Amino acid sequence: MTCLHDRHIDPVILAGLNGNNWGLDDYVARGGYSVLKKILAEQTPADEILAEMKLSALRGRGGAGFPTGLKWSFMPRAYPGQKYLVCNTDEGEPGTFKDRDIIRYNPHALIEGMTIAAYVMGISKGYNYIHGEIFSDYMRFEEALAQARQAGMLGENILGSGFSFDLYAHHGYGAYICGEETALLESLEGKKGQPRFKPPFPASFGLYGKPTTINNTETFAAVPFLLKMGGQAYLDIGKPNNGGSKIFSISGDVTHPGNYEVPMGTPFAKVLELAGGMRDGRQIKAVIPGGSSAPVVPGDIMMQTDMDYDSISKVGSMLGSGAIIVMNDTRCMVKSLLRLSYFYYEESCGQCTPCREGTGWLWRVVHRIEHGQGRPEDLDLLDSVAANIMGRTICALGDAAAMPVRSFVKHFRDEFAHHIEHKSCLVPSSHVI
Ligand code: L3W
Ligand code: SF4
Repeated sequence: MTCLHDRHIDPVILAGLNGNNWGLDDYVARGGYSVLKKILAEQTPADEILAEMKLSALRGRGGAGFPTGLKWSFMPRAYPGQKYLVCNTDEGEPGTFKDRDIIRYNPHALIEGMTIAAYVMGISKGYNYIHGEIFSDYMRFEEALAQARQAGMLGENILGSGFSFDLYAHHGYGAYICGEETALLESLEGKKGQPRFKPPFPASFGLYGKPTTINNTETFAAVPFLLKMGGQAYLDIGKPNNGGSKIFSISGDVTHPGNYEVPMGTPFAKVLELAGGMRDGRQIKAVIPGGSSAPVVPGDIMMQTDMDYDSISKVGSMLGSGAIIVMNDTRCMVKSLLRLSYFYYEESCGQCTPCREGTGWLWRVVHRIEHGQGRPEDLDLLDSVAANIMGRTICALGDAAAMPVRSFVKHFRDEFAHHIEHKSCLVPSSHVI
C-alpha cells in the first residue's frame, strides 16, 4: 500500500508555471488544448467523458465538495432552449486565494476545461464571474479569452468541429455573498446579488431561469488534466471518494504562505512542512482548515489529520475551499473570532431575519467580551444565538457565521471565560489573525 506521506506528484493545475508563461503559446507548449482538440476531432461521445468524470471522484472545489460528474449529469442535454455554463471565480472567502492564481497564471486551463464541459453538456454560452477586487486578474482573463478566440478555440464552429461555444468574463463588485451560486446568477442578470431559495437548483432554474451548470474555477481547470490522464489515474492521485489533487491556500503563522497543490488526502503536517513550517519556530495552536466558514480545529488534532473532505469532516470541520489558516500560540481566540464575526455581519445580505439580526448579535457579544464587558451568561448566549441561525436561513452564509462561533467557544472556552472573568487576555501579547 502506498503511504501518502511518501507520495509526490507534479502539481497538476499549477505545473510548470513561472508567472510569465500564462499565454496561449506557452499553454499549448505545455500540452494545453490537446484534450479539447482530441475530443472535437474524434467527436467523443459525451457519455464517455461523463463516465471518466464520475470515475475520477472530482468534487467541487468551491466549498461544498459536490461530485462534479453527477452535477454535469443533471444538465438536460436535449433541452430545446438556451442553457448556460457559469464559472464561479467570485473568490471572497477569507483565507482563499487559489482561483485568483489560476486565472492569473493558467487562464487557458480554465478556458479549455469550460469548453470541454460545454461540449459534454451541449451548452453554447458561458460566463466567468470574477470577484471585483481582483480587477487586474479579470483583465488578464479577458486577454486570454481574446487569444483563445483568435486561435479558434472559442466561438463559432470551434476548430471546424461544428461545436460552438461563446465564453465571456464578467466582474463583480466585491460582495462576498455573490460567491453564493444563486446570488451570483442574480448579479450576472444585473440584479441585486441576493441568494434565491433552493430548490429549484441552478441545474433546472439557473441564469435567466434556464438550466445552468455552475462550478468553481479550480474544478473546471482540473478537467483537461483529469481527462488527459483518465478518470482512474486522477482518482488514484487522491483517495477513494476524494479524487485528484487540491490547491491549498495556506496563510497565517507559517514561514511561506502561498498556494500548494498536493494529492487530496495529504496529511496536514506535510502541507505545513511544504509551507516551511511554523514561522519563528512557534507552537501551533489552532487551524481553520477550509476557509473562514469552517469550524476551527485545535492544532494537535490537525497534526494527525489528512486534508480531504472525509478526513476533515471526521474532526468536526470542513475542507471547504481548501484555505488553511494557521494560528500560533500568540493568537487570542477572542480577538480572532471578533474579526471573523464582523466579516459575516458586514457581508450578510440581510434577506433573512436569523442571519441579518443574528450575525450582528454574535458580533456585539464577542465585541463586549473582547473589550472587558462580557457577562457570565455570554458564552451560552453565543451558542444559543448561533444554534438559532443554523439551518434557518436561505443560504449557507448563516451557517458559515454560526459555525466558527460555536467551534471557537467549544475548543477555547477557557480563553473566553478568562476574558469575561478577568477583563484581560489569557494570551500574553496577543495578535489577531
Ligand atoms: C441539483 C440537487 N443540484 C446540490 C448543487 C448546488 C451546488 C452544489 C453544492 O455552498 C459551501 C457552503 C459554504 N440537484 C442538488 C444540486 N446541488 N444538490 O451542488 O450545493 P450545496 O447546497 O451543498 O452548497 P453551496 O450552496 O454551493 C457552498 C462553503 O461552501 N464555503 C464557501 C467558500 C467560499 C468560496 C470562495 O469565496 N471562493 O469558495 C466554504 O466552506 O459555506 O457550505 O452547485 O446547486 N439535488
Ligand atoms: Fe442573505 Fe444571510 Fe439569508 Fe444568506 S443567510 S440569504 S446572506 S440574509
